[in-house]
Amino acid sequence: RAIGVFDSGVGGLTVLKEMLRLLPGEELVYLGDTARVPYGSKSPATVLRYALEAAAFLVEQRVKMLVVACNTASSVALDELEERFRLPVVGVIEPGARKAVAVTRSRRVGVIGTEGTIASGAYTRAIHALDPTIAVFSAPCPLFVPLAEEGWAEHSVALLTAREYLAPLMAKGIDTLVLGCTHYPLLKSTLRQVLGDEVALVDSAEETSRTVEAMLNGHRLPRQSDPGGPRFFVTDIPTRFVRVGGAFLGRDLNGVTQVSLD
Ligand code: DGN
Repeated sequence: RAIGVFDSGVGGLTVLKEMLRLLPGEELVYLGDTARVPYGSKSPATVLRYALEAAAFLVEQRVKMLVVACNTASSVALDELEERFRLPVVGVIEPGARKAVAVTRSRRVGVIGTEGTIASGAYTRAIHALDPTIAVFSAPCPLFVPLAEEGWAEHSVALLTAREYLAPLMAKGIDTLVLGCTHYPLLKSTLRQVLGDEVALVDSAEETSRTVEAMLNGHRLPRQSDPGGPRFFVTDIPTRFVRVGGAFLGRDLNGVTQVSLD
């Protein structure tokens, strides 16, 4: 049986990329809800509805585990998904929070994400559940999403944007920054230029794939051998997903099928 991964669009491919690296034999099914992207600027009720529909589609594909690769969907829908579907569900928030708690020394952590993720307070709650003494400073950085999709992650526009967004967090003396959005790993070198070498970057995508591996072992779920590569489903025509997604995944996307969730 496959592991089902979903996101609002191409962003979750950064999570899929890490899963392919860490779990090369696993059969993976990816759903990008490209007809309804972005989730980041929508209300929690709408994102919850979309997430439940996306998850239901993957459950119909008979997956053994659900990975909510989207930070915005993880922020508002994880509890409901766990309640609704009888299978292990992994979100991206907890793994990133855990890593941030492990690496911070100054106990001052920054979190960046979409408007929805930051407004939900999900990262702050997850960090405080592990260590309530850590000060968490967060900032929405919505412009990073279109910059990454435009292929401008290392463009001077991205650098200027990053300076603007990160200045208030740096003024707080953070030593760790959580990349709380699927798209932000693409901006790592730009963020590094702004933050310098002293601030640790926590990549939620990397941490999530480690959690998935631990969960597979913990639940003793049968490991697969899948020479076929991941299967992709999208809710809009695949053209843009294939073009932009190739850059996110670092390889060509084949076998993309359009589906309807309603
Ligand atoms: N995938 C979304 C996230 O990680 O929050 C970003 C893209 C979006 O829906 N705006």
